[in-house]
Amino acid sequence: MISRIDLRGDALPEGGALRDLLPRAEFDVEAALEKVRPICEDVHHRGTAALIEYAQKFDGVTLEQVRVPAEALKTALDELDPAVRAALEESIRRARIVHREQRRTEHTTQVVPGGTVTEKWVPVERVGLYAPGGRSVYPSSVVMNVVPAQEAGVESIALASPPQKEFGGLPHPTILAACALLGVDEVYAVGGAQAVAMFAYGTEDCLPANMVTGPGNIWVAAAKRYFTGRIGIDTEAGPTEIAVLADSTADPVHVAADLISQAEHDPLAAAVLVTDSAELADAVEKELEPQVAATKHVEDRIKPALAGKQSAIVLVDSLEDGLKVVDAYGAEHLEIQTADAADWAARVRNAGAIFVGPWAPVSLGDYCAGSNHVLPTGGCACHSSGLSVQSFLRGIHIVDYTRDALAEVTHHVVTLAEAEDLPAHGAALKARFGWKVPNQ
Ligand code: HSO
Ligand code: ZN
Repeated sequence: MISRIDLRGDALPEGGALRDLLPRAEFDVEAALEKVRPICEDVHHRGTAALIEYAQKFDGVTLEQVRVPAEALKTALDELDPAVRAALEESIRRARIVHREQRRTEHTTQVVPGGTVTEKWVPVERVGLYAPGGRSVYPSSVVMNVVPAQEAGVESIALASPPQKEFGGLPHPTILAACALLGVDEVYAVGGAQAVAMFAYGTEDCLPANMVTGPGNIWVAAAKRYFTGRIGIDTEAGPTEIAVLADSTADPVHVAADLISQAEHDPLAAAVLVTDSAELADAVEKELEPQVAATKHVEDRIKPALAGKQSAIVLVDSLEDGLKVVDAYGAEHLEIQTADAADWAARVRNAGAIFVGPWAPVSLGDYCAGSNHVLPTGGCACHSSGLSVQSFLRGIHIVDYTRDALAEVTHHVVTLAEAEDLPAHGAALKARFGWKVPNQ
């Protein structure tokens, strides 16, 4: 059901060579870009009319308008299962506790007497959030996108989610209910690349946004890539990943359950166990069989995910080597199921989020840890972080110098400007001092 990669015996290769030995899903965003480009340009030129046509073509629904009426949001919340409502409220409460602490405060540094640099933090003005439909209707992802944007102080938040045939062309009711719970009232029944284009260009119904965040399929990822530079994005979320670094003290029942939990998302999801214990590897493999058989999305997602080339059990000689492997892999989610788990976790460099010890499974983080579940995939954890308040803020430097403070440093500026063959840069300072360099 799951392949093995044996890295025992020889010394592990360094850096990129080690990364190449590790499994990863094929996620060809570049190829999807070709298909997405004409859709985005069509939305640019024809606005809502194009969105309505795509809803017919891709979602099989006839829409008269794409904006979801306020009553539909209210009805969705009224009809939400009370247990789901209570769980979402708890998820929101915990996420707020964590994200509120991420707020930044303005800070002024006195560089020299009379010369200061202040860094102020300004939220992005308008954000478009995407919530997938179809196989992945995740109200939890609405929470994980909206809460950091709100805590950052973003004033205008709009959400798009595909229209669903079975719900009369509205997005899924739990998505609408989550929006209502979070106080997001600008919602559009628009899916896929078209939704990103709607936010990037704006239409007659929807003002353009400065940033688009949220998970999605390959078309959404391709549209985000298409608009990079024009708008801000979070990451091009690829298929979800779990890596588990475990030793002989780990419970194979837990490890198997956690690997399956993320394989459940997608046939391209990755589940990777890295261990120095051949006994644990055997026990986990044995445990996978009955647990997979007993769960729901077996044939369409879990079996192909575990059997796919993106998943594996990786055997190493020691946890030190295991650490090198998980760092080279840079998993979206990394569990540490070892003795002294916190110590090993502290040494990890590359991961979207780290889950420490037996009582912090990834599923806790997906819903109710307070942490964010929008995390870098595909190895992007080596250079990027998950969604946070910071994602929606811009730090702006405010430079304030007195005449004396400028005079004191002018000769250095002039020297550097001339060294770069940019004398007009230096002249901008000399002009302020009778075309001379002061103090010379
Ligand atoms: N594990 C997914 C998020 C999710 N899980 C949503 C359940 N619902 C990617 O981090
Ligand atoms: Zn999940």
